[in-house]
Amino acid sequence: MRIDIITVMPEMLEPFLKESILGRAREKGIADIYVHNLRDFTEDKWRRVDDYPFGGFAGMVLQCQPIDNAISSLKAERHYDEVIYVTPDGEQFSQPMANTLSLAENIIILCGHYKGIDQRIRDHFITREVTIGDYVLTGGELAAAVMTDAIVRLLPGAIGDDASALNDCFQDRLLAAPIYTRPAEYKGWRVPDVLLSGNEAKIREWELNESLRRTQELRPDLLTD
Ligand code: 6GU
Repeated sequence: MRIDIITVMPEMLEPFLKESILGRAREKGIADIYVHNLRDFTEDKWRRVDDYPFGGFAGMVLQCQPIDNAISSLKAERHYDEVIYVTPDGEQFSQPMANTLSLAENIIILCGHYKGIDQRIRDHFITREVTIGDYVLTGGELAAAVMTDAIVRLLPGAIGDDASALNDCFQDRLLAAPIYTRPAEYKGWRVPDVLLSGNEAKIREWELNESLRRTQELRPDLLTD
């Protein structure tokens, strides 16, 4: 899979994309992730990419021209399944959305900044608008990073144990059961006996019951929605 991220703050994303599972997925060729600096696409001699909004509103708006050039030059090279704009007024990002996007071949993620982007870009290029939650960030970069992480870790080979991505919290709309490692007793705090019993069926039953109990207690909305 290939992900192209367009941003005015590429230096904010690069370090994150080098680390851990994402870094390894890139090295292994499981995910090709490219970060593009929007300023490289401006035709303005001062390299400006924003301007004041019409109507006298406050703040600055990313202009059509650099975004058009950035998206058009990518689309000239290959087909994109989605051109996503990350914005606080988008559709809520979720595990099902990550699952769907992980099946795409190529996607573009456009990060907004300041007051946002010219509406005409949204009208003519954007296929999907996504937010990561009801709070305001200074730009879309963290949202793009969150989405990229959630998508890439689902790609086959990205995490050591393929089965574990399917057992995640939210994949079956249940929170995970508590988890323990050695020693079996620490400061008198004991691991539940069933986990030491070696009885696989009993352990699975315990795990499911704990998942249901924790979901009921912490996220009852997951059981009813
Ligand atoms: Cl996608 N962008 C910004 N600026 N803030 C956000 C967001 C996106 N998602 C939640 N807050």
